[in-house]
Amino acid sequence: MFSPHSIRRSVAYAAHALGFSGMGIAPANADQGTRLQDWLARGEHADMEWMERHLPARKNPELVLPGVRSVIMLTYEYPRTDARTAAGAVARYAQGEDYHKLLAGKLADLDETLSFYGGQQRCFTDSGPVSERFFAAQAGLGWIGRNGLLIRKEGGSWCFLASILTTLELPYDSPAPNHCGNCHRCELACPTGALRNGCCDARRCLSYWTIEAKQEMPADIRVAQSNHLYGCDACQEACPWNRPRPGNPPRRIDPHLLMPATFSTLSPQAIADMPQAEFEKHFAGTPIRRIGLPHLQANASGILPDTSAEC
Ligand code: B12
Ligand code: SF4
Ligand code: SF4
Repeated sequence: MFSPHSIRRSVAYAAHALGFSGMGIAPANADQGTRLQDWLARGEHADMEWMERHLPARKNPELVLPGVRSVIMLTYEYPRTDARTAAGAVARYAQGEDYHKLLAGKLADLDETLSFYGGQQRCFTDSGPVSERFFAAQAGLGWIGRNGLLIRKEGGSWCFLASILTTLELPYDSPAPNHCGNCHRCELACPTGALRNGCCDARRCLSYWTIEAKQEMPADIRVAQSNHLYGCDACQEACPWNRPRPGNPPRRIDPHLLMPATFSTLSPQAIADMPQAEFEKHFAGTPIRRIGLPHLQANASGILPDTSAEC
């Protein structure tokens, strides 16, 4: 018979060996409040109707995994170096390989470890009806900042979150205190004013418009697009907790998450003229592949200098 503490130790050891930088555990029935419903009711999910569809499951993890007791939350670092390409800025998380695939294999290994101890699991990374930031904060990994992201005192927010729902009852962590204080830098830095009351209104967010949106970017957002080719990091760049700090543990960055040289030199014009076969050659297996060539070209056209006035 294994004690919950020894199971926890064994999973933490395995997670570290797989490259995860942090692990915390929260009770699956932690009270999520009404924030998500309020956000949906205000329409701030734009046309991400799946957020509405997933509401019951998000509020009740029992619908995702019957008998669930614990949510194991994990962090996985991505590069914090500026991901500017000749064609524009790419969100740092998206400059390398697709993290969904990269982390799926690692989560499957942890699933196996937990199964050995008699647990049943469901594992996700940005791929399921689980409020990952909420559970990460409950699991003591960090706090939810005014930019809406999970921030760690010793590592900031440049990390993916992954979640494992398990039927095992494991020792729980306590939520970490919030260290935003009187700072509002992220709200001031947001180019579109999308951040209010610690929530991001997707209808105004450049990350939404350059990645998720199915319709054309509205004119007022287009004006603010600046050099954002894919995603937006402005509210993270502004955050003081994302600066390197003496005493912070060194960050282990998976080389699969770094930008290939062939991508960094592509010009906006090269993207505008790109045939499908070349798009596949450059972006197969990356998060950028998921939005498709027409969307990437529409993003690039917002960055191309407007020469019409010169005619
Ligand atoms: C939908 C979504 C988006 C949408 C909508 C953003 C949004 N407003 O949530 C869009 C496409 C715009 C987006 C953008 C980005 N996203 Co996103 N996104 C998600 C997704 C799939 C769901 C988030 C969600 O539930 N939103 C709904 C709102 C209402 O949730 P919320 O503000 O977090 O509030 C919930 C809790 O946090 C909690 N809560 C918050 N505060 C408080 C306070 C109290 C007291 C209580 C009780 C509860 C509570 O209550 C809510 C309900 O549970 C998650 C993955 C996942 N499955 O969770 C990734 C995720 C949040 N995204 C992520 C990232 C990296 C980004 C971007 C940085 C990408 C980029 N560079 O372009 C931007 C950042 C934008 C921003 N400032 O939020 C990461 C965040 C990692 C981190 N360190 O926090 C996640 C976790 C994906 C992952 N697995 O790594 N995203
Ligand atoms: S990702 Fe960009 S547009 Fe979206 S909330 Fe953050 S700063 Fe604003
Ligand atoms: S910039 Fe300031 S307010 Fe925004 S998340 Fe970071 S510490 Fe919090």
